[in-house]
Amino acid sequence: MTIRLAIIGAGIMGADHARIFAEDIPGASVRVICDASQARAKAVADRYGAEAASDPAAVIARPDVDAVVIAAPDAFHAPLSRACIAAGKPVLCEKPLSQSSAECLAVMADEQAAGRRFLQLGFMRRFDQSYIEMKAALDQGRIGRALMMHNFHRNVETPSSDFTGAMAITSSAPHEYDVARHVLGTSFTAISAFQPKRSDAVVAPVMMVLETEDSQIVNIEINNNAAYGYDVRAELVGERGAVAMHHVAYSQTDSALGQHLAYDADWRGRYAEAYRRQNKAFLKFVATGVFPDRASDAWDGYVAAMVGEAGVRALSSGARVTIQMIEQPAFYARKEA
Ligand code: ISE
Repeated sequence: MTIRLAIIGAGIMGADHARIFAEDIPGASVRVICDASQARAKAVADRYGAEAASDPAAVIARPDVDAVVIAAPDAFHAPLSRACIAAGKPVLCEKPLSQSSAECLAVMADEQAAGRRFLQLGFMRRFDQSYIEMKAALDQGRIGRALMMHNFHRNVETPSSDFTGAMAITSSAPHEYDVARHVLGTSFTAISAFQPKRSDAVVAPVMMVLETEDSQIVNIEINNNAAYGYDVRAELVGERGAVAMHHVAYSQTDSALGQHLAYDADWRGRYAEAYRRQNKAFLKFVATGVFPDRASDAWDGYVAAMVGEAGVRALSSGARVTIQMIEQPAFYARKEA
């Protein structure tokens, strides 16, 4: 069975998803690439023999589109996801589902009213081998009870010069909120946020300390202007051991009395395999209707948005902010992978 896909958003991630589905994994045909800019849509569509379009509502409604990938700017994620649910089309939505928890609740309400799952959320770190091994070590009791998880997430530079510390909390850090919750198998109760001062005008790193329901500490550094490379790492510390993630590089160059390891310029290389696994899981979800154990869903999007909202308040007030989620609807209950 070949799943006919539409990809909405022909920017960096829309183009990468098109390439993964067209070239890296079997089972899909990329039918339509949709973008507000017809020229941008056409540039990606032409690479894969797809059609270019610019009206997302019309694309979602097309009878020759079985499922949709949303890689448009953040503000469109929730409204387009809701349109897919209304049309009865499974959707792989890039993160974050929304920066507003209220919007996430609206997506969840639509999905529950529809009576089945439609939405897989693109928190691809859950499919990365390092986090999988970290979670397995914890679940198999090899490091004892988890105490702390340290995370850092560094980008070379911000995508735009108006990027703020609040955006680091609501748009970049949701990856870490989600994967830390997934690895630890718990949720968050409070957040504090701090920002050192830079000597120039670009946004400074944000340092967050989160507390979990099981009295563990998760710290997250988001440094969107780290300059030297794309670098994401984590260490899980238990009562009897720890698991640290290696920097991922396929080679090391020794020369001129030195040793050199390269960094990627952005996340596409570092997480290439995680994206492939995630997208394969999505195709299986579309084909079988069975939601992938490991993947994130609308509930996970809601939790990330709640943490982000509390994090923004923590940063602006300088105070520790408690996080009070709604009770998880039974619809979203599942076994952790
Ligand atoms: C970026 O916004 C993303 O969406 C990527 O998935 C993430 O890994 C990257 O660090 C973010 O800045």
